[in-house]
Amino acid sequence: MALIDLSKKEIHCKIVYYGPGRCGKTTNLIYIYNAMGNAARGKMLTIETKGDRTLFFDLLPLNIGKVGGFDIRIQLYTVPGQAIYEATRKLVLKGVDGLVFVADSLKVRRQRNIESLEDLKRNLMEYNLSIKDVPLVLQYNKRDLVQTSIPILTIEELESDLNRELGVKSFPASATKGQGVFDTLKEISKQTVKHVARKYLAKK
Ligand SMILES: Nc1nc2c(ncn2[C@@H]2O[C@H](COP(=O)(O)OP(=O)(O)O)[C@@H](O)[C@H]2O)c(=O)[nH]1
Ligand SMILES: [Mg+2]
Repeated sequence: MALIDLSKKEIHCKIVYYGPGRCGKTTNLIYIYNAMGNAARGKMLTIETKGDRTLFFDLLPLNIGKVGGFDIRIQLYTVPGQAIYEATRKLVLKGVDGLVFVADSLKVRRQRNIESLEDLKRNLMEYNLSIKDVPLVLQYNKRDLVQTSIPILTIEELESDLNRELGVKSFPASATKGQGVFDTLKEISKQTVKHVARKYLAKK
């Protein structure tokens, strides 16, 4: 649920980057953060721990102009991927307005991607949300590894594993190189703002 600040005439939309541990969620957000000017970005919060870079969440509000006289602010969050942080993943999804599911192109992560998507559906259900109710795009990350000898999944395999039922937009990406990062963000922002505007502003 978007937060509407009537005094400031601002709508805050919450977009969550979800996916298995080590798929590149934090790398996406850091790339976006570094590419944005100071005027457009807020403070990024990251908690680093041994073994994994994100224990809790990253927060990145971006200003993207007005809708219906309201300033829109986008807040980007990531979740920690490891199994023991189940409770945190659920908490970060509270009030989610849009989702990016980041899948890892590494062949050895195939099952992890599928399990993480199932985990996402289950966690949304706890908020009485079906995955079809929330704007969602998929990102197939680490495509740069195509040029190496490391075994990676084809786009067709990723589509068949993750997107057969959903049928949403998907983007190949390399978060380390920044390829596809803004394509993903622009599409989910567009869908999220449209969804939020329809839900909250149409009734005025
Ligand atoms: N080759 C390659 N490595 C990546 C890419 N994105 C992330 N990584 C690496 O994967 C590891 C995990 O990334 P991180 O963003 O911490 O994953 P998170 O657990 O999903 O937040 C790091 O070593 C990153 O440098 C990518 O597009 N290509
Ligand atoms: Mg992370």
